[in-house]
Amino acid sequence: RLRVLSGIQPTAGSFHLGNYLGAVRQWVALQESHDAFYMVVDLHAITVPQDPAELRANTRLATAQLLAAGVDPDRSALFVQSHVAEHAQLAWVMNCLTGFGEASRMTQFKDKSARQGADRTTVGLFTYPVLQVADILLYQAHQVPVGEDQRQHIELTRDIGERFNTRFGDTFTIPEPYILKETAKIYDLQDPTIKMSKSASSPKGLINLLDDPKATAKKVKSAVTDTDTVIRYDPVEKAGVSNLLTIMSVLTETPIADLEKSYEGKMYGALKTDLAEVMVDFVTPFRTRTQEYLDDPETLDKILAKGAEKARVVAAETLAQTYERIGFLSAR
Ligand code: AQP
Repeated sequence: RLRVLSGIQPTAGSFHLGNYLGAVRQWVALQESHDAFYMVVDLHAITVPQDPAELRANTRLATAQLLAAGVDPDRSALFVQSHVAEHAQLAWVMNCLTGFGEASRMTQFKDKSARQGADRTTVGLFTYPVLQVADILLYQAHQVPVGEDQRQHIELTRDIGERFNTRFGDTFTIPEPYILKETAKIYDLQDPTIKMSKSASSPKGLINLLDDPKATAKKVKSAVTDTDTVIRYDPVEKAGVSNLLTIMSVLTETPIADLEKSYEGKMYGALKTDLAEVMVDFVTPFRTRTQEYLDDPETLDKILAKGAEKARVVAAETLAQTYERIGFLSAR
């Protein structure tokens, strides 16, 4: 069986619709056919300041949301990144194989550090793509289900993995990004030229899955469209409408062409009203399930302990092999 790995940050509290449609939905689907490793990436979270109590609560909250979305801890290893020490250990090795210029070209870093200002940007934020390289290579993952914004980091992972293999002998599986075209990038509802994002979106442009469903419906109904009236998929000319069609299509599992047909002659309001209803039907049970998992932190922690145990077996083997290949003296 092929192996998949992915991670999500426990930073914002609620997952947003971009996280779910761009990544988590694929995690759930892939666990049917793949050996899956899914983690809450708390090491990545601390690249920007975090309140300790909030970070702890958000780590459980992220886990609860993954379970509510359908990640099955019996089939997938669901764990917290800091519970598997090998991530940080392999990251150091990968840092030593990454060029400074190479890391400086990562656009996510450039965007995030520009938003934070140079004074507040940490070295951790600079090297977080390299930690991601380690995250992926550690599990010998074949595929990495992520949104489009992560493509460059998967490219970096491939480059560094190949570099290591060339220099020290075949050690790492070289991964492929697993990015679905339709949901690669979900856009901000108020500015459909930018991706929906917890840090760049305005509150009205961002659909948090744990928002009050009424607020969600309101955001959908006030989504920015255009001055034309035709409901047609055209991401260049009609970015807002196309984004709504994408979301509708995925959540109702209806091809976009069928949606276009059924909305022929109808106004944007009709699409928005229907989508608002679909969204509410989706987020309402999601919220309930998340709360049920949160109400039982002991079970959550047990799930995470079991997940970390599964993950450690693979991680330890890869790290031991890596250390041996680069010439570290065996500790045993
Ligand atoms: N708008 C999006 N469309 C499709 N996929 C998306 N992802 C994020 N936004 C979109 C994917 O979600 C996964 C988890 O990403 P993350 O852990 O980086 O989550 P985040 O930091 O909360 O995502 P943001 O909102 O994008 O954060 P900022 O604003 O800090 O940059 C990834 O697979 C990602 O591709």
